[in-house]
Amino acid sequence: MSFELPNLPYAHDALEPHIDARTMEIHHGKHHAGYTAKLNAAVEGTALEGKSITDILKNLDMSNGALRNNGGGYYNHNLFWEVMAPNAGGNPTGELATAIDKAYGSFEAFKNAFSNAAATQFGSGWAWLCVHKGGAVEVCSTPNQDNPLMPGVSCQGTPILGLDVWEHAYYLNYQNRRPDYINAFFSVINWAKVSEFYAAAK
Ligand code: MN3
Repeated sequence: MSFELPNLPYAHDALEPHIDARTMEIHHGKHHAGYTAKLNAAVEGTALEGKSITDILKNLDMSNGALRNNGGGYYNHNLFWEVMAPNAGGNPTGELATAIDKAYGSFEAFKNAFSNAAATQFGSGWAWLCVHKGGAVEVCSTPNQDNPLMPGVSCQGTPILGLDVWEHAYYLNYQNRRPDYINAFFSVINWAKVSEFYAAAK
């Protein structure tokens, strides 16, 4: 059984004006589809065939570039589409809000930390909110398609919120203005879904 490109959980234009339809079409239909096809090619005929993507990433041989880049790209984008929604944004509630306040003092301080991680990730990469065993949350960033599930990556945990800061994620609409894209992301974060991921991961 091979990995499949998931359908977007909303229409391509659903996140406008924050993320434009053309960017979503190319990002999902070309970039994510490409990672999916190349992941399948990297896994086909190996002992990893039939394993889950999280199993593959947690036990990854980091010197396997094809698997690291395309497995990461497949997983990271699956999460990215899920943590966004139209008519979303606002603030988290419940035990996720409590964990964020415990780690950062306030939602505003968390937003600053996350935005800073996203803005200062040099070149291509991702900003994350991840969860440690026991429920503590941490903001970090990783280069390329790495993520906190992979062995030896600077922050270790289960990602529950990810922001793609590759230029392909924002350049059509925002050009070099990555900070504007980061700020817009906060208008489409689906905190109800992130809270579900938190509850499952903690
Ligand atoms: Mn991307």
